[in-house]
Formats: sequence, C-alpha cells, structure tokens
Amino acid sequence: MTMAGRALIIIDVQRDFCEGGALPVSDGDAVVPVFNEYIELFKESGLPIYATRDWHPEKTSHFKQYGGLWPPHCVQSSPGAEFHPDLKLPADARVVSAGIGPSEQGYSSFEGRDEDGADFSTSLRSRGITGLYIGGLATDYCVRATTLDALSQGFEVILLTDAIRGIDVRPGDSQAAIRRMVEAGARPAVFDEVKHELRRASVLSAEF
Ligand code: VGL
Repeated sequence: MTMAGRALIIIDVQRDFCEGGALPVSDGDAVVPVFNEYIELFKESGLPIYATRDWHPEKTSHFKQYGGLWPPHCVQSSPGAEFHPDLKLPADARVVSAGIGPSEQGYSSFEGRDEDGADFSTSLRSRGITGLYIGGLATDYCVRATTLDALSQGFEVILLTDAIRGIDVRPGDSQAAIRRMVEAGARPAVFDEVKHELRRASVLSAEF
C-alpha cells in the first residue's frame, strides 16, 4: 500500500462552530488537539493538508432571516469565520471555501473552491490525491455531505471518528450520519490506526 495520493481534510474548524461562537457545536473544540496530532503526522509523512471553511455572505438563504435554517455564522472575513486559534495549520495548508454565493448552502466542501479558484475536486485531483482522511465539524452536516460527495466521486474516505462532533438538531442525527457514511463506503479510523497505517507504508520514520 502506498500512502502517496492521501490527504488530511479538516472540515470547518472555525470559531463560530466552537464554544462562544454563533453556531457552537457541542464539544466542538475537542477536535482541535486531536487535529493538531493529525497535522503533525501528515506533515511528518509529507502528505498534503486541506482546511475547508464555511464562508458566507451577510445575506444568504442559508440564514434564518433570509429563509434558511441557521443563525448568521461564518460570514466572510468576520472573526467568527476564522479557523480556531489553537488549530496549528501549516502555512502550506490549502484552504477551500464553501457557501460563498447568496443561495449556496455549502454543506459539502465539493461545492467550494481553493485559493486559486479551482473547485475542490479539481484541486485534489490536480495533486494526485485519491484518498481523503476526513474529520471536523459538524458530523451531521458538512462532514456528512463532504464524505458522501467524495465517495460518489470515487475518492476513498477514511472517517476520523476521534476528530468529529455533531450538532444533533434531533438527538441521534450524528450517529445516523456516521452509519450512513459507513454504509456508503467510508472506513472509520482513529489516530493510532492512521499512524500505524502511515508507518506501515514507511513514509514515516519509525521513531515518530
Ligand atoms: C454546518 C450547519 C450549518 C457545518 C454549516 O459546517 O457542518 N452546519 N452550516
């Protein structure tokens, strides 16, 4: 098994989805230290890292006051749209923004674009990436939508179950989302499994 072609995908770990934010995900901050370990592991392995973000205009049909479901959150260039301040994103991480248009919901990162304006799928494929290690916020919305799109577009998905948290508008939504993603072909894994996987492929020095 070769690990080339794999990437870490950090979904929407932004201030507004964390404690004190506009749409806080319960225990959302808990993914930050876990991601910091994944980031070290992927950096050490020479594998690319993507961070996606919700990136809405002030007026969007995604927000309650304009017909949507949600309080205003992750408004473009606002403090709430910033990545969590403790997330140690490397300078060369690629950033993908979604939900940019006034009628885009942007749940799936595959509706988003990278800094060069390339859609997410093109951005990944142009780097030869075919396997995605996905985690982030929220399990039952953006993680779910992004994972299902990735699988339907032929990417392999490893779901990082120790680095996801959900909103659970209805109790059980996150558990149902995990079941759905696994049924669709996502393989669940936690940090130690991913670490051993990368090590077995010997892109990682044994002492890491
Ligand atoms: C999200 C609800 C509303 C997410 C975005 O990032 O999962 N959830 N907007």
